[in-house]
Amino acid sequence: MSSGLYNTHKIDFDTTLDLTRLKPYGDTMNDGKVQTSFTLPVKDDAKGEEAARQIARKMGLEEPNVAYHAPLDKEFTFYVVYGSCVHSINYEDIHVMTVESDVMSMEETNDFIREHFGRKLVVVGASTGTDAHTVGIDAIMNRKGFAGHYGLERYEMLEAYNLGSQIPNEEFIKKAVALHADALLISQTVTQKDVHIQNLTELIELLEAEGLRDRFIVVCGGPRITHELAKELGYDAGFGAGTYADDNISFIVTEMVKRGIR
Ligand code: B12
Repeated sequence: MSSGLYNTHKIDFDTTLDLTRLKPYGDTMNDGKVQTSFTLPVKDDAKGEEAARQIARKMGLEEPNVAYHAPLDKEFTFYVVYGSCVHSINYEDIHVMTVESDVMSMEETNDFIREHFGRKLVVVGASTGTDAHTVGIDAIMNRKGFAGHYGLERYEMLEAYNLGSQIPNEEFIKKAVALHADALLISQTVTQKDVHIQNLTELIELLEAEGLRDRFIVVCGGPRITHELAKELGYDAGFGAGTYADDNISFIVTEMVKRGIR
């Protein structure tokens, strides 16, 4: 049978894969091949290229090859380096905390809200503190949505308020109370000097001080937010890069039902 060749290949493939010593895959199993790019504040010449190779070796890349280099300015050069990573990790030992709820479509969510609440739910979102980035919270809330996933403003059974960016935590809470919010959605993009940790912590502390923490489902999101971090900081869930309105709202509505909120 013609599948014989395929099966032999499959066996070779599987026996050389050791998940306790996982390495990047380039074109053969365990070759460790990776490509990385960086800029060095030096001239674009042979000495700069050697500097890039040496940096790559110190990063754990064997036989580094400078695949591309280009001057960004007289004293700055961009490098793309290809090499074999000497490190491996134990994949079997990895335990990740993730948001556990089935993701519903917009229509399913609207039906779910009708069935379990019989009223529109109110969600209030913002990029809080000093953070001026709006694209993340807009992706979740704007009617047109993001990457083919409609935003919360489009959901028939939601009243969605996007307060924009640089909203101080006190003001955010006041608006949420005035709007009778069911859920608060906080976006944080800037993480320099852990400003997101301070800001996210402050919001929870203010809610707790005012006896409001249990009144809302509180979730946060952003490119460097994980569910684990969010839980550590006292949030109900955290959503990172590549998450959409449907992931988020599915969690919120199922969590409200679990807690008996009507
Ligand atoms: C566009 C942009 C800007 C624009 C913002 C315009 C606007 N209206 O938002 C402008 C030019 C204003 C800007 C300014 C600054 N920026 Co800027 N910016 C970016 C850039 C290029 C893209 C960010 C973006 O829009 N991503 C697209 C969105 C859709 O992705 P996302 O935010 O990750 O959102 C998704 C998820 O994370 C999640 N999500 C996000 N929020 C939420 C919320 C909830 C509730 C949920 C459920 C999910 C969720 O869902 C989204 C969809 O999947 C990034 C670099 C990059 N390529 O990422 C830098 C970047 C974010 N900026 C950066 C910085 C440093 C700044 C400035 C501080 C620069 C300066 N020194 O002035 C200022 C901000 C000043 C301030 N006070 O905040 C850094 C942040 C570094 C860090 N780790 O802190 C980055 C990473 C650039 C860099 N490499 O240095 N920036």
